[in-house]
Amino acid sequence: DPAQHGPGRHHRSLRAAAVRVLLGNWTGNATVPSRSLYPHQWSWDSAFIAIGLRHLSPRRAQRELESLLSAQWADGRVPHIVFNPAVPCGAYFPSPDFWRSSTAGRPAGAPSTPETSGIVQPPVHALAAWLVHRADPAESGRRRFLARLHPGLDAWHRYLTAHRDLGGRGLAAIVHPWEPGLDNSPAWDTALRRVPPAPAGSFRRADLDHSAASDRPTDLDYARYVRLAADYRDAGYDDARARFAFAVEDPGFNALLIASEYALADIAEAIGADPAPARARAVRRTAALTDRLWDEERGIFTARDLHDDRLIPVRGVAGLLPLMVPGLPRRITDALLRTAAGDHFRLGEVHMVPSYDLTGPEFDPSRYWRGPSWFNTAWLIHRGLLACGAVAEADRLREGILRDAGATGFAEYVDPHNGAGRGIRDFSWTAGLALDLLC
Ligand code: 2M8
Repeated sequence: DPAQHGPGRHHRSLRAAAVRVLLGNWTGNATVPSRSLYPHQWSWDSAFIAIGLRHLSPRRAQRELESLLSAQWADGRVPHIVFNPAVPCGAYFPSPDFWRSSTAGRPAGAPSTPETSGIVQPPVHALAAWLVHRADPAESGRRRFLARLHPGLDAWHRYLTAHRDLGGRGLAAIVHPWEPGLDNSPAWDTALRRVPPAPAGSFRRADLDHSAASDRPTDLDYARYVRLAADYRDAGYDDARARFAFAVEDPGFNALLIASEYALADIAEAIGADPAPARARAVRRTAALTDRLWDEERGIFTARDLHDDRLIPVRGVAGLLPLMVPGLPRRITDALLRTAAGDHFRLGEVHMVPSYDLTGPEFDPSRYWRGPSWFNTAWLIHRGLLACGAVAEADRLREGILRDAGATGFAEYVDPHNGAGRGIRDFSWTAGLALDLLC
């Protein structure tokens, strides 16, 4: 009986396991990325989780995004962490007493409650909201989901456009390595060297209570992350006043903003608002992305360091994410497809898509964003491949994502060479995005 054996049965048990992870990590209002390592709500995690939850409960998927946006600041920024007051301070570092959003962030429009961080993460939320709506338009309509979310999403994109164009050329800059979500990518190494580390012993890492040190950023990385965040906080999280020691235009962050602008235009259209502003921003930013970040020689998008206005010669998975951007010249998408399949990423040969150049001097198959393959970037590239018409490659990647998710118990990331799970297990976006690909 084919229903008892083969891929059908395998997919059914994978689906049940993914649902168990998502239910287990639900806190009543939102989903934690992990009960142990990340016990609060994270911004882009919630977007990916909502994309999975929509197949389980569209209502819950809506709440995931609504709860995140309820912590939005008056200036439009969506904070990268929303803290759960019931979780003890020592459970995660940096905790609310470090960020002090409700006091230090007040002038920039931080809410008095809940406590949040003061930096941001990639703006995947409008895309997630649109996909959540599409999963059950009737339920979405009944709750006026899109109409309620639209002003916040629009303010979020406007914040990035008005306050974060630090280079003045139409792209959003990141001001902390936590902002692109690819924390310790080798792409940030040279820019970070200019940042004086916070004194050793001035903070305590909680992450090492839950994860192997060899899978995580180093102490020196953390000392610099702490310095950058403390400086931003001490400038009141005011983008006009802060003196950013680290400011970079990242292709992944901007590609996701473009994809989300198109989703925001779809949302506007669905609720009878004007889609033109979001669409115009998307078109302008796409031109800026190719002008500023296309690296012809390497055949990939690379990040630009605003300190010296030069491209950073590092091939990372973020440079492939523009595969998702509609309207790029075919010459560029063809080059991206060649780069993905070539020696640096070996799409179709290794497990999913490595976070960093397999041949690069800093490649490390275990250490976080310095080589391991991650499920969210693989899911985004899967979408990009489909958008470019690379259907066979997309199908193979989808199968790889599902296989790795199941074989590792929904690991946070995997070794690209042998698929061994790294980081923690029962990781929410791994489960959510696997569930999405199963449906
Ligand atoms: C990781 O980042 C956090 C800081 O934001 C950490 O290391 O503590 C990254 O993988 C990031 O992309 C992710 O959103 C977060 C929670 O899963 O963990």
